[in-house]
Amino acid sequence: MPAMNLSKQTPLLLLFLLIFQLVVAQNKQPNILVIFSDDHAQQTISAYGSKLMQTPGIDRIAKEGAIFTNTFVTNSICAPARAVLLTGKYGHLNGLKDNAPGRYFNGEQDQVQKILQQANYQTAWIGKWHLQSIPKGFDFWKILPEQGNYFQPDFIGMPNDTVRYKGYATNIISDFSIDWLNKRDSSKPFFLVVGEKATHRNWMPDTADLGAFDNQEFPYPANFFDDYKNRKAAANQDMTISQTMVLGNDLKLGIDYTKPGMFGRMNAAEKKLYEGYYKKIKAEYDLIKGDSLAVVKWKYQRYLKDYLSTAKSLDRNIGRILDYLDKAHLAENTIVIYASDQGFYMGEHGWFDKRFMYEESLRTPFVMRYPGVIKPGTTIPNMVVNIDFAPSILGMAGLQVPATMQGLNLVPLLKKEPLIKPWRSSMYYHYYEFPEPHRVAPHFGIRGERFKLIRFYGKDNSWELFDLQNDPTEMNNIFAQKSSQKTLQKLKKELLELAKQFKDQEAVEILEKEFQTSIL
Ligand code: SGN
Ligand code: CA
Repeated sequence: MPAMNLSKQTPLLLLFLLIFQLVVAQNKQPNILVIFSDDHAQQTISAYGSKLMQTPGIDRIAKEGAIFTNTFVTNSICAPARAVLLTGKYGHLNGLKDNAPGRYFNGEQDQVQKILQQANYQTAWIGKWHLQSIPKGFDFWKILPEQGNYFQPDFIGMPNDTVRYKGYATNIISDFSIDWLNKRDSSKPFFLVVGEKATHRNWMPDTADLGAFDNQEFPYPANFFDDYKNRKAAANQDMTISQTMVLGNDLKLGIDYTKPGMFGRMNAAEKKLYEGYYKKIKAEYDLIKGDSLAVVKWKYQRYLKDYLSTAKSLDRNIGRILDYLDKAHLAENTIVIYASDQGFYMGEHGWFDKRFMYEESLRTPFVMRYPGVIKPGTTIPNMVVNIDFAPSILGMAGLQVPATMQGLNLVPLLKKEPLIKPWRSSMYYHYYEFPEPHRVAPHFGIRGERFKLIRFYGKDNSWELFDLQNDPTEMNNIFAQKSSQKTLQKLKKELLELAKQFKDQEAVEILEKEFQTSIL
């Protein structure tokens, strides 16, 4: 045998090693980081075209990855949306349909983090949790009790101790998240959920952001002065800026900072800054308080200023987490997802809060960066529903999706692969919580690409039909119009099919009972 020629073999060997390493790297399970905020409206995110403020942190994820322009939730409310994130199932199947006191999430059921944990992932949830029961399937958790506090928040840590921390919640949640990332077992991939408290009511900005929007006058949504004509449930709610939003806790006028509670938790320096700032605001209010039209407009302007200032810290902290991933050389192999638990009204229909199946709260922001898989600058217009989050996370980790999960795996959309069957063209919604705290009637419905059909039940028993193409602000209920009847029959049938497909027995019964007496 001829002697080996090492000088010739070495480059070949190196090439082989390089290819081998590349294959291994490509098959490496990706880290998955989910930043899940609270009540953050698409209307306030510049990646979604907002002119209200700039959100460079969120925009960066969209620019370096994908923006999903049609993402909807199954039930626009906090704890139920979190249960959907973990289970990939509707509330009637995962057991969490509302936020009512005494309600808690059954952690014994199958959840995305449990499956990831079995597949070698290190799992953690840090921040707002709101599911009442102790997290299961997380190697580490540190959570806010209930809604938590913006200043000097308490955190419940493992195994079950409550400790008060100094500082502002959004900053502390990032600190804890970065700290966990630093200390984790780096031989394993990670799944981390950063549960943000921002931008939940009562929108308390970090002191650094007080007054950040004082020079801005915000435009009023086209339907700010909604008369709720032909929409009984919309007329009967309790979530208007004019009536429900209060000058005290919400708009921070006349606060007694010596009393215990969310303002009393501030330290002396924070109190001084808040007191000084809102004293000036109170003086502004005193000048117009006799004029009811001026007051409602003023309340809207103040609501937006506080909300956007709170969002400013949220976005800055998202940027901080992205910078950390860069510095720690984790960005390449980490999928970053940003989403909110649901959308929010920023004055549309004269409201704040969420719950209704109208667009602003039905939609939720959703952007994702996935290096090597998603082409930077991608727009994904397909209809996504939050039941898709869990199956997609499993799909991205290369794991089997259990048949009991009700959502779709987004991986083919991310890879722009040809689809085996057409993507969904409608989604199903069901909201339950009534009457507290905002008197929104329970309802279920279907949102198609053009039309939306809603069935309110209980006290406000009624139907609503909207043509989103001709009436994007959902002001004109065309349910009773003769010209709508053909569309209506088709949608009613599809609604019943969806309720059956998603095993929503309660809705199926309401519909079947009614359809027995009317012709489909
Ligand atoms: C609190 C708020 C409500 C809000 C719910 C649910 N009132 O009760 O306005 O709808 O939380 O929000 S507050 O005066 O206490 O702030 S959710 O995001 O947790 O669903
Ligand atoms: Ca929420």
